[in-house]
Amino acid sequence: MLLKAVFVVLIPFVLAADHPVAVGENGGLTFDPTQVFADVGDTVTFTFISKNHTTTTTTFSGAVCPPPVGGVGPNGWDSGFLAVVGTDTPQFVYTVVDTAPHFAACMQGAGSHCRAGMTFALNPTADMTYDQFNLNAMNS
Ligand SMILES: *[C@@H]1O[C@H](CO)[C@@H](O)[C@H](O)[C@H]1NC(C)=O
Ligand SMILES: [Cu+2]
Repeated sequence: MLLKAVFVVLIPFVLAADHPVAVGENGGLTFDPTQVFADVGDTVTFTFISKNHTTTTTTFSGAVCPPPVGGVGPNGWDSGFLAVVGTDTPQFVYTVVDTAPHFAACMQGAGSHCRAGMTFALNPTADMTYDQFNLNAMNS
């Protein structure tokens, strides 16, 4: 005799959040906001509003600028150059896969944007703050 058991699996209802980040607002060398705190499964959507920039992971200290092609990992990212042409505002979406801090900057201008403070942090910590990272970038 075959017993069939029916299991009702209750899947926890978890909504992943999206964290929007504007790149190059008002023609500036900026990410807005400069830092985001996100959970695994959330997304960070970078919207490129002016000129021609990247969001690319780099080291917290040392040779911060420019970030290397492909970005610093593990689980880093590199949007590549995304230029605003006409009314097109390109987007780059990163899905958060770990809880580690990630530090990113724009690689445009051989590091000049990065050294000007075009920097961004995902899940910075008390030991590795956005402000310290940005100082490291400006001094690199
Ligand atoms: C964006 O910048 C990169 C690097 O300077 C350059 O190679 C590329 O041609 C630029 N793209 C546009 C559309 O200007
Ligand atoms: Cu830039």
